[in-house]
Amino acid sequence: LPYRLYYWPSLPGRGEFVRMILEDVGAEYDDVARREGVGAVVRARQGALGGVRPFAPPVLVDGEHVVAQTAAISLYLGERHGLLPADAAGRSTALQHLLTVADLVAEAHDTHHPLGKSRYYEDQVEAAKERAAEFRSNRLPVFLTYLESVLRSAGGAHFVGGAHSVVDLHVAHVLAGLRYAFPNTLRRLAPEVPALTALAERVVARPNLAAYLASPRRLPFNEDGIFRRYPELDPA
Ligand SMILES: N[C@@H](CCC(=O)N[C@@H](CS)C(=O)NCC(=O)O)C(=O)O
Repeated sequence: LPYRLYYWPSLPGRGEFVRMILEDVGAEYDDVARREGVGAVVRARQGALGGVRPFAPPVLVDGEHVVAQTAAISLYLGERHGLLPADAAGRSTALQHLLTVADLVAEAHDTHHPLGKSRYYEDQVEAAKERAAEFRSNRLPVFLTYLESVLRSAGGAHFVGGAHSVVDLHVAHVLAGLRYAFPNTLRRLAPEVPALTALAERVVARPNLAAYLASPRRLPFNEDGIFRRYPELDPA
């Protein structure tokens, strides 16, 4: 039985962290809303999938099991497909890193929606400029140099267990998103985070992922998602 993924069909968003795992392990999955439209996500949020009703997408369905929250989905898939350490300590460290990436994703999102998700970007541009300036000069370097330091402490090649894992996939994808949204800032920060940069390059060269990234299944980053390129939020 293939997995079913429910995520907003017109943006990569948090769904892409799940797709990266599914594609890397070569799992069969039905990206339901890409076929059926947003109604599938709306119905999933209303509880139509059974199981535990999800608060927000992405949602993964595996047979009877329905799981939401990007980190929880990633933990589930990582355990099933050998992309996590075998021991409890290693798995808790992996979850720690997944949740740090989730924090970074939320802060990246809030640069363009500092006053609230229910208002349009155009109605909060001035606040967004202030928030993005703070993100670029303070929060983003703090997150990236933190991730660089823990990667180096783990030996420099992988975040956990001395092997490729869902954490490496998450970090590679968040870097791709940040590079899309904040190209100038990322160019400036790159020399400070060489191990992260090299890890991201290795991840996208993995054969299944390289094929996926070149395929029509890969949705390009756009200005409806989490990582948006608004030049006023990343001045040269
Ligand atoms: N912490 C959750 C956040 C989920 C989330 O915010 N999903 C977004 C799309 S990326 C959404 O549609 N949220 C609707 C809402 O918060 O009401 C996760 O990591 O999965």
